[in-house]
Amino acid sequence: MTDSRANRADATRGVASVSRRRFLAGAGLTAGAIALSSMSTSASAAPNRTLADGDRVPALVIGSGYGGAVAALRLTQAGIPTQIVEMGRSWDTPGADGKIFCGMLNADKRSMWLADKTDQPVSNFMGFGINKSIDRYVGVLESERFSGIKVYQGRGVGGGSLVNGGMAVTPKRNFFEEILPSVDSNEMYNKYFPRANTGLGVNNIDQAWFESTEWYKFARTGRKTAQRSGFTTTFVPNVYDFEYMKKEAAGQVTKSGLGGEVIYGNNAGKKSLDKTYLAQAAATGKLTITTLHRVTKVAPAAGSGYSVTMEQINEQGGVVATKVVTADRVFFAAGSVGTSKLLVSMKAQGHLPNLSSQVGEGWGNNGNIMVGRANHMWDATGSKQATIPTMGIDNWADPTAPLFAEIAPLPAGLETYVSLYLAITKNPERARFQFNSGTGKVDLTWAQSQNQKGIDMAKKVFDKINKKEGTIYRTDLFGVYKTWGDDFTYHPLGGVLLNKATDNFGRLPEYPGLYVVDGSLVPGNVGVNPFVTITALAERNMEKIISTDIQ
Ligand code: FAE
Repeated sequence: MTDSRANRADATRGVASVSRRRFLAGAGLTAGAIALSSMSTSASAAPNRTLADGDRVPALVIGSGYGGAVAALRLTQAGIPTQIVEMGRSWDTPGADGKIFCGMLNADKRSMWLADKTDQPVSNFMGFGINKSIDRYVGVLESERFSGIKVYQGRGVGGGSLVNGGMAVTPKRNFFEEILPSVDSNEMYNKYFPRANTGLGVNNIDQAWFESTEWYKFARTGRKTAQRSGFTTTFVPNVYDFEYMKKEAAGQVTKSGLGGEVIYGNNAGKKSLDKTYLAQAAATGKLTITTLHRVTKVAPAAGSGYSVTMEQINEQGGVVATKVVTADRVFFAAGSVGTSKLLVSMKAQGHLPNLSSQVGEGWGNNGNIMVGRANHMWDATGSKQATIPTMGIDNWADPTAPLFAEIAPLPAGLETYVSLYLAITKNPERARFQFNSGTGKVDLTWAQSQNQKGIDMAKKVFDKINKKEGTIYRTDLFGVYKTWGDDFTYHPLGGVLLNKATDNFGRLPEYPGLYVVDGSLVPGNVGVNPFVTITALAERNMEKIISTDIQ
């Protein structure tokens, strides 16, 4: 194990250990009302107040996705009052239709973050665009556009866990060791990956049920055609409760995964973070979540700690107040894009000028490429499709076409004969975030052409299947005559790499008390769907930080 920045980290620990008393002393907060709503039952003892201008807090976490939820749980369990600041809303209040989230086939304003139109990756069908106009609202899914790629991200209490497919995959050990050589993989695979899987509530589909249910015909067809071409397939664990899904199929409970719900949220069945890590953190009575507040600036405070500036927004995105809070410690958990953008702009604007020059580097799209094949009519995929993927093609060991492809549903409510795949290819291309002084914004240098290597890998696999089956690609799903879904990613990773921009545990050593705990630590590609890795790394890093810096 190497730790190139160990010395600076030691300095951090020295400063940090002094401030345990201050940490706890800072717990006296001002009052205000807060919707910690998704956890209101379990959180009745929580300090129910939103952050007010001028507050001083011991620990502030920016963002409530995987990294933020782990940080919040472990901090609160260590007795530290913790404030999460989340730009999205708390998804706990039903709309006029009695549902919290809208479905994919009847999308409304709740679907997208401050957009006038929905923006699904599968944007077309048989010559027609399928996105629709919506009212601007703080919806649950953002497609954030950079010049060469759009990045999908969850918005709200629970971050990406609200919108994702729940695929909970532990990465291949040899690849994990390749991308994060400074991390003790024995510890990860014996302790932190199991801890993350337990904390997230990962479960497996009943294979007998999978083989018989009409809802997974699409996955069985995808498996059959892959296997006929000699590819290995594998079941994939998930955080969607498969026992609940069986009851959905039996008509005993309200349908969610079998009701066309996923990327705009699941009204039931999915163990998103508000039901796992965040609920547990709230149950300590020491967690407060301030929603609809977007952090815009972090800088050293006069005296000690950090000044955190945030904008309070309304449900149409308008800024209604600006607040400055002082925090003894700040945990960046705004996701790969959110954390990278914040830190890059803080460095460039001179608020955190001493940050490593590595900040902003090493971003990747996890090799994401989407593609659809047209099956023959005798290989139907089913008019009924679960939205939760549970089967993958594992070709990672093939050096000519290394990829792991989820056999994805296309729950259109009618037979489409389409096999859809989200491939995670071993695309080595990387990009950087850089501050644009002209616009005052942070750009991402990724060019769409950087996806060509991923396309080439995916093409080898799916060309082979098409050849064997005598089938063709669907060219109507990602535009008109467009085969590859190569303009977006679901899996942004990197930007503030572990042991490069931070020390080996996510500390920003130039600024004692600042930490990074989310997907920005992971170097661009992890070979599988990323949230188990993000969670396990956060578990590892928080354990170290709490034991050495805080207690
Ligand atoms: P994330 O979960 O994105 O959390 C960041 C949070 O910070 C969000 O709640 C933001 O609203 C908030 N935030 C950002 N900026 C600010 C700011 N300035 N101030 C306040 N709050 C802020 O980060 N992964 C899998 O492993 N399996 C899957 O099946 C899967 N499916 C996916 C499907 C979709 C449609 C999408 C979009 C993603 C999917 N992912 C999947 C990726 C996964 O959700 C993602 O890697 C994690 O959510 C990233 O976790 P982080 O903690 O890094």
